[in-house]
Amino acid sequence: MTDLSNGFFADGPVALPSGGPLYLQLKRWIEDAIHRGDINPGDALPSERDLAAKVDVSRVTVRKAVLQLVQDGVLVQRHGSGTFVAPPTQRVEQSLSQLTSFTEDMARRGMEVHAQWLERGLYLPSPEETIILGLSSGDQVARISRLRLTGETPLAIERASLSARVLPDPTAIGNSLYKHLDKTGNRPIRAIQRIRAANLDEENAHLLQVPVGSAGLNIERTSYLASGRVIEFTRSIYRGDTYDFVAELRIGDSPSNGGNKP
Ligand code: 16G
Repeated sequence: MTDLSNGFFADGPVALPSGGPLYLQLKRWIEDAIHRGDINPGDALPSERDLAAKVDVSRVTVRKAVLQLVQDGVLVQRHGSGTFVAPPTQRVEQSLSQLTSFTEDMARRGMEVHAQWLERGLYLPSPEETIILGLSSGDQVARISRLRLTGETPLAIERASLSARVLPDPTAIGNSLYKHLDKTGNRPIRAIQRIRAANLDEENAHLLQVPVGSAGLNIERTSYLASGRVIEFTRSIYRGDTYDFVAELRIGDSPSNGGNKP
């Protein structure tokens, strides 16, 4: 049982965030405390009974809030010893100078990935897809949306669009889109990537198993063949707590460094 006489849980009185059912208010109160750093990975939560008394809610309400936080990966329960704030997820570094696939990035780290399909099929293209992929009228677009996971941990959601001419059967790609494009002679050799900060909405937060509003990275990748033709347009959402994008910077040509002469 946790000592309630000092630390965050000793502070009082408790003011739950307003709105929604009581267990969700309690859940948000705990999440907010973790985000602020008032309670940290490894810290124990008070027992169900103590927390119920402290917050002035029923034990059933506490149980429901804790259960959801465990399912979201925010808390962990250890049999016999209690409930704790979950350890932070291992961060992954991805180079911004190499055009690699998700599968290759993870394999290099000895991590095995798998995908949960969210959507795959042929569709009428949106005006945006028509322009970016350079489609002609009557062309279809192949869309593949995947949740990418390592073990039980979701890392990213990727929604890719390609011309149906290069991917007539979106079910044929197996585990790796780039491996499939390689086999068919369509692997991109260059890409432009745009990265933006985002707070995750309910749908994406749920898929990535993080609290709604958590930090995420919205990434758009437009990939090109050697011919200059766009082969892939992918919108990805990466969990902000698992990814570091790393770029190598070199001093450029400028009068102040003597034109960067060797
Ligand atoms: C990367 C790419 C994505 C590409 C995917 C292919 C980013 C932000 N995105 O995740 O555009 O479609 O790799 O991976 O890096 P795969 O070959 O494992 O399916």
